[in-house]
Amino acid sequence: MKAWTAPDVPTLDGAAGRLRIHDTALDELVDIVPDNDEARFYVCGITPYDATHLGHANTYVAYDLMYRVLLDCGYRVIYTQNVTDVDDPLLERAEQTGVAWEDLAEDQVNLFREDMTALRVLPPQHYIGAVEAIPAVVELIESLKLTGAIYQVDDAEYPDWYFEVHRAPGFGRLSKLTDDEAVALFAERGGDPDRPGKKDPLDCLVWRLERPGEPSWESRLGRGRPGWHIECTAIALQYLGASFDIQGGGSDLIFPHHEMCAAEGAMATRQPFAKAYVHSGMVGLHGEKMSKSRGNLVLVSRLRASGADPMAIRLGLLAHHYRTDWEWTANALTEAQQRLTRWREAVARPAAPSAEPLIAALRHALRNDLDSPAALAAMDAWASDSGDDPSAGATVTEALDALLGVRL
Ligand code: 5CA
Ligand code: ZN
Repeated sequence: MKAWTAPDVPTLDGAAGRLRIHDTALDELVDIVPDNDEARFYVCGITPYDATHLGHANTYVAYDLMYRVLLDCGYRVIYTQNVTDVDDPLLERAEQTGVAWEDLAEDQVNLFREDMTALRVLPPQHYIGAVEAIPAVVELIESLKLTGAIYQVDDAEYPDWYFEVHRAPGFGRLSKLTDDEAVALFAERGGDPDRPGKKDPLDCLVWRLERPGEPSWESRLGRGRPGWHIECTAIALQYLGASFDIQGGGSDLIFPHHEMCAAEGAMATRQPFAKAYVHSGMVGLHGEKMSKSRGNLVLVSRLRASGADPMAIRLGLLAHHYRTDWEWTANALTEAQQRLTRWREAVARPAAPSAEPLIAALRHALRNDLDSPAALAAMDAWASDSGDDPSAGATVTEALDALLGVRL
């Protein structure tokens, strides 16, 4: 799939260094040390049945910050993101609204591209839809079959294909849930623990055989369509290879999605799926997680249409540490707009404090688990200090663009 247009990223005078970031599996900060100075990461993309809301934007801006920090550390970066362009929620929404599922997906992916472009989010090099990944999915299921971890559910009508999760080395180390908690969350988040004929309630669907009225594709497994988790496992392995540096997404994906992907990946390659698992916090509205299914959404496109500066939206998101859960309020946008104005005035001064200590502070904050609130505070301090460097404003403008993705 086509991604979106990349914004320019100014290169700053180098300061080699490392990103330290929180790994969900170890529950501690880890150093990212890419092989051959090539950082490979995967971030789960949207299910395109409704437009980009601020929760999505928060997640993709968080990983954009990570991308920018990796670039600034001097690495080449390979970033892959999927689009879940065939799955139950998309098909259900299409059915309810009387729109063809392909058209719904295409329209929403287009809106997402526009929102990402406006927010100056760097596009992934590989932007891959589930539909276009079907050959890779089928191939992965075939290779998992050789390990004996794939079976057909005992169902005369629809003997769908499942993955035996407990066969995988390390299953459960990401989410660290008890069996009861895992089963409950699995049911809540698209799983089918109660389906008769499964070997274990947590086994996950990898290939769903054709049902009347549902889209399906010919394959050696029978006509059907991919399960959710195997889609990301197959795309990540195809475009990043085994044991890539970082798997990312919002914290609602830790279980079951990332646990299942990690299990499938580890089983197929006999290596860890990813070296680190990074999760961003949830953005809520009126006390609940913002979600398409709840309908309590603040859409990026609507904010933009009402005149909000995309850079203010971005600053409003960056004001929160990526791992915290927080609530969106209209006030957040007003404050971000005021900060943006202060910063724009500060870089336009004929003379300002020197840029180098600020750039060092920005780097220090961001390389330490993407501490954007500390980075914003450093810039606030620079903006309110006085100095006599006539070229600092221009240098700071470039640095904020490169590191924070905020173009003043
Ligand atoms: N297509 C799958 C991933 S393979 C999916 O979860 N799609 S999604 O459209 O539901 O979510 C896309 C991304 O936004 C995911 O990383 C998810 O964790 C994140 N996300 C969804 N809702 C929120 C929210 N309220 N706050 C923060 N991030 C969110
Ligand atoms: Zn995913």
